[in-house]
Amino acid sequence: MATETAAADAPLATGSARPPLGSATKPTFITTTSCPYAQRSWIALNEKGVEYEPVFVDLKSKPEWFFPLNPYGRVPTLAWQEGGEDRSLYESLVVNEYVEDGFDGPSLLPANPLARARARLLIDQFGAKFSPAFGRVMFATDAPEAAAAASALDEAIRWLDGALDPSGPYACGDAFTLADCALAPFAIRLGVLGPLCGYEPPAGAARVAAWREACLARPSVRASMVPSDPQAYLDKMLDTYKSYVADRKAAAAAAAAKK
Ligand SMILES: N[C@@H](CCC(=O)N[C@@H](CS)C(=O)NCC(=O)O)C(=O)O
Repeated sequence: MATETAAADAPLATGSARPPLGSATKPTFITTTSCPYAQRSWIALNEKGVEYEPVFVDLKSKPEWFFPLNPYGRVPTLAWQEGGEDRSLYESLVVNEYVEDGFDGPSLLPANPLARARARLLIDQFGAKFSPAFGRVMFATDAPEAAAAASALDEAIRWLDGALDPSGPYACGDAFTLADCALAPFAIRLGVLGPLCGYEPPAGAARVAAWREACLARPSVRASMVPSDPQAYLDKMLDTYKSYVADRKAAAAAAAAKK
């Protein structure tokens, strides 16, 4: 499960040679160290005990060989060769369903059909409520927008606090599931928003805080973090996010200057 930091620090860029794609039983996991969507699938692969080869790509200078595998050029992408043909899958939640269905290993969904459906509902609602609010806080450009974004994220955190299984420790109870894989990367990144833009989660969301800690203690989650120490990881993420915000602001200023 351990990740080679050297490969993560030298992502493959435009002009790079395509790496071997591996096989159905040992696929290639195309990722970056900072993407929360990619981390969802990284955690699922680790939890399931899948053997895979991580390949880090530079999203600012995408390799040409990436697009035939994923026309959007996005991470995560899972790729392999089978019967002499290239195969690939993308979209984190789709990849995670494939990892669950396509590999042996501990099940990442409850056995009970209603509980399975509820885990999927939690993932779906999280995607509608939490992830967009997180992005709004990160990229807010002025004080009124920052205040509205903070209030939306406060509301999403309060919702999550009530939606997580109350006895825990994980999102759906005592077993780690696809819901934890999907939600944890965003919850982990809450730790970046304070230093990045002064956002602090609302007081009283004790269940979210305890669940976040339980996820951070999970070996599969740690193995999806480069570096694996949580504070060092968040410090590195902060530098990355600062550059995203600066890029976004520069692009907005350039667009405004053209008008
Ligand atoms: N809905 C996608 C989102 C993936 C995504 O947006 N990944 C970002 C990195 S965090 C990406 O690859 N961006 C590159 C681009 O869109 O050009 C998923 O769940 O996999």
